[in-house]
Formats: sequence, structure tokens, C-alpha cells
Amino acid sequence: GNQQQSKKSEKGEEQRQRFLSPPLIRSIYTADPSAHVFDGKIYIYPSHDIDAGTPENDNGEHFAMRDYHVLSMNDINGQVTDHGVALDVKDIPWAKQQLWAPDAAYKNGTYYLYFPAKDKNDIFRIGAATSTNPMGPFKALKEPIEGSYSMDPAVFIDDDENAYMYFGGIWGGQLQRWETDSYEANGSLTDLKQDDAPAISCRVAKLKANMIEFDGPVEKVLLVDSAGKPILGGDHNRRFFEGAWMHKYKGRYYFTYSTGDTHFLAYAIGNSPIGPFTYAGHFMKPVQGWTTHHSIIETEGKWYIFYHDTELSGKTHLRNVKVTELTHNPDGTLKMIDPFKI
Ligand code: FUB
Repeated sequence: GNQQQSKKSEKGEEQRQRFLSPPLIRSIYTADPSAHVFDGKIYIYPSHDIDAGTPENDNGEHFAMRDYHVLSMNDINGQVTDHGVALDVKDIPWAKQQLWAPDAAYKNGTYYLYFPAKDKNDIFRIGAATSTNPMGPFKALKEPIEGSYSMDPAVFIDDDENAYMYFGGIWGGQLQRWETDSYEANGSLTDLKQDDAPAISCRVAKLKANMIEFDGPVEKVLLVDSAGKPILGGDHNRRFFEGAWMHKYKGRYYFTYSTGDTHFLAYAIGNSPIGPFTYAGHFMKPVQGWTTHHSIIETEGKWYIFYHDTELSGKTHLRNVKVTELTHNPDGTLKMIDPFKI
């Protein structure tokens, strides 16, 4: 009986190690893939993970990335090309370290790369860099975007051409230190530690037509349950942690994000790009590794999610990007994705 049981659990282990998708690129470590279709081609803007020898902590200091590479694919099944260094921390006048999850956008002949980095005072800000080429090289502006803070920018351009930046992340992303709109240097390392109060909100700001300045104040993205009540700080299975993304499907706005320490990807739906959004569920189960971070695109009539895990290294700070199909059910819900083939 015992023997049989242990065989069974061994088999379970083997099955759990079968991944849904293979890494898109094996020559460098990549994470936080923000994918876009520009001119019919797929471009991926990931973090470029390296082992800088920094010990692991809750502040994420082991994520010590120094540059960005852009990846491209001619189509979703196509070969992945690494276009080399697109932007290096040494060429960003205001940035000191930790080039975390970037995003990109295109408008009027210019490609914009948006990225978080710690400034000389170790405060995360969000920068912009421009290029006439989707794969760079990108030239960073001299200062971060005025009024920006925290990390994980995601830029969404609506059908009416209005552009919005979603940003923020708690714990190492420092969003918990911006409750009063100014930085609390001695604030919490994790969250507000107020389980019964509304959770910390992701932020959204409309971008000016120049794509490099906020147009008006930074707003809080309201996330409510089906009864219209705010999701609470103690609700770690549902509250926003980091890694926001926006996509529009059949006229409705899908705000998607990571729940961080509970490792899910979750979604909430609204009728406006700035919310409020009603929590609708999880749509991806935990991957191998502490984080995943995603983006969603539509190409050739299908929807895809780009994400990462640690299949290649088994190490939390050395990740690899992947892609799989995303399915919207007829009722508008998202089909659950299991990153392991079971
Ligand atoms: O890659 C560094 C950070 O880890 C990202 O900014 C977060 O979203 C998480 O993936």
C-alpha cells in the first residue's frame, strides 16, 4: 500500500513538472513580458534578468536588472529574435538601479518604452524613452515622468486614442509608501497592515498627447466585489499586488493583475478605462517561481497571454518568458489557465 502511494505521489510530481508552454528564449533570462503588435509583427518588452549576486529579500533587491532587450516574432508561432541591448541603466540620467517590468507604446511614428527604476535616492520612478524603431535603441528622457512613482507601468491606448498608464505595486514596488501622495521613507516594507481597510489601489493616469507627461492627477483604480464593496487589504487572494494590464474585449475593460504573495493572476471588469472594476476571478494558477507577470494581446483573431516562470533556472530572480492562448468564454469570463499540464 505504502509503496503504491509513494509511486502515485512520484507520478504526481512528474506530472506537475510538465509545463503548459516552453520558454520563448533560452539564451538570456527574461521576465515581465509586455507584448504588442506593431505593424503586424509581435514585439515583446521584457525585463532582462541577471544574477547580480544580491541576496534575496522581501524588497526584491535580488531583481537587480541593468538593461532591456526587445524580442520579436513574425507571428505567434514564429522564431524569437533577441535584438540586443535597447536601453542600459548607464544611459538613463536619473536612474541608479533595478530596471524592472517595462511596457511600450506607439504613436505618430515614435515608439515609447516605459520603465521603472530606482532613482539616486532609491525611490522607484517611471521613466520614458523613445525610438523610431520598435526594437530600439531607445533614448531615455533626462527626468522620470513627473508625478510618477512605484513600478510596473502598463500603457493602454483606447479606441478614441486616449492613452492611460496603469502603475504601482506593493512590497518591493513601494506603492504602500505613497498613500498620501508623497513618499514615506520609513513606511512599511510590505503593505499597510490594515486587513479590514480597502486594499492599496493600483494607480492610473491619463497621458497627454505627447505620451511622456501625465494629463491631470494620478487616480486610484477602484476594485470592488460583486456587491460593490472595496476589496480589502487582508484579502490576499483577490487584492491588487502588482503587474497591471488592460485589454478591451467586446466594449468592456478588463483590468488584470497579479495577487503577488498568493501568486494568482486575477481580473476585474469595468465600463471605463479608469474603473471602477468589479472583481471577476482568477484566470491563471500559480506558476513555478514566486512571481508571474503578464500581458495580453490579440493577433490573427486569437488572444494570447505572455507570462513568465522559472523553468530554465529554478531560481526566483532568473525567469523565462512564455506565451499561451487566452480564452474569453461566451459570457465574458476568462477561462482558467493552468501553467502546468496535468
Ligand atoms: O521583475 C521585477 C519585478 O518582479 C516586477 O516589476 C514585478 O512585476 C515582478 O515580476
